[in-house]
Amino acid sequence: MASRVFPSSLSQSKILKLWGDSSTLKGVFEAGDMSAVATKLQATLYSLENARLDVGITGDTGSGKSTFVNAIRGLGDEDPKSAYTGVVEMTVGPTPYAHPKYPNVVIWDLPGIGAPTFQAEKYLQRVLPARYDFFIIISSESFAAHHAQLACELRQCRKRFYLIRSKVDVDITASRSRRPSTFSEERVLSQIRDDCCRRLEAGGLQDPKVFLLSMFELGKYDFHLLSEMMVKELESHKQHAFLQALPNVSKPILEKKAASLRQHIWLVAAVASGINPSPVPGVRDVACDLHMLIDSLQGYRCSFGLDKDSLATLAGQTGQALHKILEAAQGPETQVTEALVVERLGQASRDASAFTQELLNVPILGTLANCGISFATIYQMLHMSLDEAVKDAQRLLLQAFLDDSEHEDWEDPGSVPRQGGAGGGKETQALALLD
Ligand SMILES: Nc1nc2c(ncn2[C@@H]2O[C@H](COP(=O)(O)OP(=O)(O)OP(=O)(O)O)[C@@H](O)[C@H]2O)c(=O)[nH]1
Ligand SMILES: [Mg+2]
Repeated sequence: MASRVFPSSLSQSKILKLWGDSSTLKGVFEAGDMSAVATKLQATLYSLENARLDVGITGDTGSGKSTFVNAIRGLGDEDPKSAYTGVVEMTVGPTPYAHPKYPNVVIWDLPGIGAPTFQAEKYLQRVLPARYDFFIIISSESFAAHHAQLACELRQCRKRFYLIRSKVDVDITASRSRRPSTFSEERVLSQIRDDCCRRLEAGGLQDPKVFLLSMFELGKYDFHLLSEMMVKELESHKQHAFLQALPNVSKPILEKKAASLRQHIWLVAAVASGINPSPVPGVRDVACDLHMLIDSLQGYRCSFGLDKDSLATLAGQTGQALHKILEAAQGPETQVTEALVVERLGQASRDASAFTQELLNVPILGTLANCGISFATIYQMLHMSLDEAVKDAQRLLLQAFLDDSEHEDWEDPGSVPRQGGAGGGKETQALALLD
């Protein structure tokens, strides 16, 4: 256990400034006793990571609902955990699909809408709207009166919903081949968007916002805007869990995940140094729960798709050799071992002494006095490990993008196609990923 004692005169406001504006933090510091504090923080951490979330995916028959249910969970259509997709009507009743890595995040594949006799009220009685945190309404053609009717009904029962126009890849390809001399992707997309909004307004829905997607290239078009909005509008205690479950298809998503994980590092460090600490062999003055730290580092890699299962899935989806994918993701370190964590704590302890001194100068951390050096070392180690995972994830995104030779026309640098090859091999665009 650390021996350094910190002055206890740090004001609450300074702590909050240092580690983010958190009312939980304020409460636990007021409580005083470190092990009690750590126990409270542990509960906070658990509820952040395991918040339950249910998303209902609805829309026209054949619009791509099941394909989206798979893609948003990072799966292709052939994975054993995938929803059935195809050209004949497949989805007949509400079916829950748990995220393969975050089972607390459940995506519901709902029955199709759109028969001429469609009645939104009856449909909602059948799928039970109270069950879902929000809905996604998909159409692969222009929106029509029944979409507007469903959206208005949801608005009336105060349920959030997002409107997706799918299969825009088909529109882009058709337009490019039919009118090559005047083709502009931006113009086609804006025409689709305007037309969808106009029809929804004509159906009685005020201020509609429509996101354009291709379920086959999820990172392209409006997916990051959609993700941003879905996360922003969620209740705050569910945001972290949902963000971590999002597929790693574009740089903005990687950045948002990293920011959320970074924001909670202090929590992990306080719990790992405050509950069941044992001395770390070879790292002076540092005691912690090593198992918890192994789980945290593994959690970082898992969230960024750097775990073995995700890498194998990505290799399958992009058609690349697994060894190339592993190389990009720092293969040997996909397994987080105790030895690796101890080694990193050793590295961090050198930087952490400077960090600790900085804290002392503030002055800081009266209530963390008993485990100050451990806390600072773990805090530092988690930052280093997270930064490394982010770099690996960016390299992986780049690798998936660069090696494709099938989609020469793929132009968006910010995404990885979901399956069947990864981008056009345009190096300058790919490098923009790492800007
Ligand atoms: N080109 C293209 N095809 C898509 C896209 N999304 C889905 N598809 C294809 O459209 C067909 C129908 O997709 P599904 O995901 O099964 O549609 P669904 O809405 O679940 O259909 P039901 O369950 O029958 O109501 C499949 O052949 C998909 O591969 C997309 O964004 N672009
Ligand atoms: Mg379906």
